[in-house]
Amino acid sequence: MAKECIKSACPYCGVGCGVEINHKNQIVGDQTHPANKGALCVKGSALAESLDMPSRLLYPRIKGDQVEWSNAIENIADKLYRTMEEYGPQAIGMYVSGQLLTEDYYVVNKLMKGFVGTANIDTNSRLCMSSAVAAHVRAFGEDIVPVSYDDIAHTDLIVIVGANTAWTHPILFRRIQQAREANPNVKLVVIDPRKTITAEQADLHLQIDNDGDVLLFNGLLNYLISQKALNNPFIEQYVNGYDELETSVLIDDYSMETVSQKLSVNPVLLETFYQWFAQSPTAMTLFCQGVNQSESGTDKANNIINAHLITGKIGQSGSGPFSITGQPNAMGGREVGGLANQLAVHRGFDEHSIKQVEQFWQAPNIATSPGLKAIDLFNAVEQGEIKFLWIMATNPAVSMPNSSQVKRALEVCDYVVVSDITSHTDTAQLADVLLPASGWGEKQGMVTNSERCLTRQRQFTAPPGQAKSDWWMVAQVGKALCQKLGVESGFEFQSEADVFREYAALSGINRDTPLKFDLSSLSNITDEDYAAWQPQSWPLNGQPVLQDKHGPSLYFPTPNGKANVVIPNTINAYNDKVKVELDECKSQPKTWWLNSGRQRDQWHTMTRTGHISHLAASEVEPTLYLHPIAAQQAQLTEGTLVNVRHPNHDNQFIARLAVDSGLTHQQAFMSMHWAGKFSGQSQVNTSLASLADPHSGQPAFKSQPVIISSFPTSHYGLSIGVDFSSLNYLAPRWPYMSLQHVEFTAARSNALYQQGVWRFADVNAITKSEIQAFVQQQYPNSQCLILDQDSSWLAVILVSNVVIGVVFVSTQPIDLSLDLLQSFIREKFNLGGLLSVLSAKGGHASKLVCSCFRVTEQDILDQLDHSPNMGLRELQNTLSCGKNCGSCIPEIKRYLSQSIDVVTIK
Ligand SMILES: Nc1nc2c(c(=O)[nH]1)N[C@H]1C(S)=C(S)[C@@H](COP(=O)(O)OP(=O)(O)OC[C@H]3O[C@@H](n4cnc5c(=O)[nH]c(N)nc54)[C@H](O)[C@@H]3O)O[C@H]1N2
Ligand SMILES: Nc1nc2c(c(=O)[nH]1)N[C@H]1C(S)=C(S)[C@@H](COP(=O)(O)OP(=O)(O)OC[C@H]3O[C@@H](n4cnc5c(=O)[nH]c(N)nc54)[C@H](O)[C@@H]3O)O[C@H]1N2
Ligand code: SF4
Ligand SMILES: [Mo]
Repeated sequence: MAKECIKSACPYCGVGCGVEINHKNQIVGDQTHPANKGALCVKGSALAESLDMPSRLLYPRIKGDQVEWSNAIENIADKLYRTMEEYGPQAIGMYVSGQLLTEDYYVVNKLMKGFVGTANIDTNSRLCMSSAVAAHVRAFGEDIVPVSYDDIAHTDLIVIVGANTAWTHPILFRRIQQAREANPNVKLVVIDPRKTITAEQADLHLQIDNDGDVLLFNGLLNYLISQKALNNPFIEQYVNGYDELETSVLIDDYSMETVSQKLSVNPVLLETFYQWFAQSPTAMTLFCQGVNQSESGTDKANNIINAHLITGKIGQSGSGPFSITGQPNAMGGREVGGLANQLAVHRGFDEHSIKQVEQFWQAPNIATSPGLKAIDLFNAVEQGEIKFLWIMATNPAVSMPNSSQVKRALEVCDYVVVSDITSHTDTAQLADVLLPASGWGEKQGMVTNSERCLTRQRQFTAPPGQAKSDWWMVAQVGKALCQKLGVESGFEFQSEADVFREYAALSGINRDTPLKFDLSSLSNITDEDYAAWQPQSWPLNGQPVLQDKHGPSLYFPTPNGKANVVIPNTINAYNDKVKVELDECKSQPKTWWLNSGRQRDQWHTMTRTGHISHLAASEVEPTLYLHPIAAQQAQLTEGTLVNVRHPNHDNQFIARLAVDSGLTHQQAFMSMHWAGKFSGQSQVNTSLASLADPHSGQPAFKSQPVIISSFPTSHYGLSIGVDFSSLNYLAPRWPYMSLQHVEFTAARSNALYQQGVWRFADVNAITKSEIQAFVQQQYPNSQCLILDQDSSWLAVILVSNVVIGVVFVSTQPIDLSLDLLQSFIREKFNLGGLLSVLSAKGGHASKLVCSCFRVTEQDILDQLDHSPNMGLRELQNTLSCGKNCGSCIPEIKRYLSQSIDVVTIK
């Protein structure tokens, strides 16, 4: 690690916080970074632990065999060339990621679109941001985020639509809270079908039906127009298409009464929101996946933008629509042009752009039309149309909808290359060639966050084994391909700085156009200046992004310089469909809307956070949430296992049922994280169909119908200390298997241990003899004692009379305190103690509330039992909970008081 203080950027979410690797080799927040000013959330605070990752991929492998880099590069280039020759460039596909650095993205985009000759390169940003991108382009003529974080401190109203910001962009949410503390008149409205932790902290929560957003905003537009709450001079000067919008929304269907009734929202609360929006001098609307990941995602985003345009709440301090970016460099990827429907640097496939880019790259095979978007790309792979697929920094076998189909596609594809930091992903398992990538801290390059701020991630530690940067791998393959094609190499980059300079120079083709994105002033940045880069947002001239390059007024990069209001066209058809489906749901007790998203403490498919014990403790196994009363009515019992199935196909998964009264009655929620060895087959995307927004191609992950039924469990199992990995992967021994990493201190030696806790279940009996046989095989020198009791038994595995592991099996759902069970492990055999656990006197599992200080629900309840009148501050002073990142404070407040100060409407 570092000898001197090194500044970098957090590799998780799009807030893009600055971090510093300080003199003591600790990773802390960078006090000088404009995004976070030193603060870090729970994931950012656990970065040091994330580096300590087991099972890194260290060497290139072809069909499982370790090879030299030169062999791997030649193998890939050869296959690439032969596929191009035999089947043409359209038989090549790449699927990359918003977690790549800008330099990686640039090289891979250049290879595909300039040298292979296809735009079949898409990215997981398709699943994440593409509806927002499409909406920006439709409204502004370019993919522009027209606000910055500082606006939050100057606004009167913050509306959060379809985002659980308190958990997913915690440092941004902290800025929102600080703005509200500084000015108590600032209002917060949250629009989400779930009462999330974010919604609980709002002044107003509109718990609309899933996908009701377009209708909700049509109601707002109708209200604004009928109340004459418009900014007519602004419309006159800066807006195209207002008259058509007025005609389309000024109809009875969008009157407040109709909208409130259709969305099942209390009319008083609806009117409050409409009034606040109309009357607030400034307003910001933040939106994320509840908007983007929908069949009407682009229209939702445009309708939000419409409301800002007709009220002139855009282009002034404290106002504007704000698409929050998900991944750390999703924005950088958009700037490079790494999506299949972009060519490069905010340019599309018009003739002029194609010419300019072709010339700049000296491209022998420039792509001339858009390529396949993610869902179509994997369909083409499954159909055998794509014969060569390179996947980089993403795990589509888990994160794409209808993930079983994606797995099938990877199985049938001729040649799949995967670059990752680990081979333990569902996608890497299906690769022909595996390339070891250097991870965060081992590589360097630029990232752009939600507010267009470019920060450099810096290297502070050496990559393990033969891991290499992604841009390097691609450039090597590019060079080899150029040789085979007999063309001049376009990939002679010696460093990231070389790549960055070329990229910045390419963006100069925008200089004489209305487009705002232009980094060409950095085309000649020296190695030293690039290395010393300080965070800076574009436009690099420091002007507000919407300001005209040539004067003080606003300029939108459309043909006439005005922004477009866009009339949603998915609204009528879609809302009718939603309504019909929802009514069907309501009439069939076993059909539910499945909503999916994030947990506070995990990152995506868990490759980087699953092994961190305190992050794994807040949701310990694949869990499906239902409203408690709805669950009861459907005779589904908390703690048991349920089967979740798509109504029209057989794909299904199993999860543990938990209850959440923040859900509506027909809605289920599951996190997207469960994957790989942590979840076995229990992955939410198994049961989702590949539905997508017609404009953006972004999958609809947030509301699809599913059938939920009881999983007929015969036996449940829980094991600590026994390694079941060999039974789990790819073909799990039991239909339900999950893994939690825990860390504990053995009482006897005081040493810290990492170990796996396995939870499993079967429709058939789990027998003592099978566990004994497995233990015998796995630990030949051990002794396996069985302690039996009515409906449950405990296998104790001993080596020299010391307990190395226990396996508890029961016909009932298991709810035992891990802490208690762990206290027997690595200790001398204690029969009496174990028997008391067996007779369930041993205490129950308690939920982790504060991940930073590891404070459980039980700790808080015990404390409040002892001193019932404690306030938040006293509780924090006693237990420390919520004293670091603060994201658990709303949960702690729930224990302090039953009555939560928020207006809700269902
Ligand atoms: N802890 C954590 N943070 C992350 C990530 C992570 O993996 N873990 N990932 C990052 C990434 S890549 C992304 S994209 C962001 C995502 O950040 P968010 O979008 O904030 O997170 P999600 O949980 O996916 O979904 C947000 C909310 O949309 C709501 N929703 C569902 N359907 C609808 C609807 O029809 N209308 C409305 N209005 N709301 C709806 C859901 O109930 C959910 O509360 O998070 C980033 N931050
Ligand atoms: N049901 C449902 N599904 C969803 C969503 C949802 O809300 N609901 N959200 C969607 C969204 S918004 C997103 S962004 C996606 C995220 O989904 P993915 O992108 O599939 O998830 P990650 O786990 O982040 O995958 C990143 C992979 O890159 C590897 N990696 C890490 N660092 C590096 C590196 O430096 N180089 C290389 N080559 N590899 C690296 C990691 O080990 C990991 O395997 O999921 C989408 N899927
Ligand atoms: S808010 Fe996002 S960028 Fe900031 S520390 Fe947390 S995960 Fe990292
Ligand atoms: Mo995302």
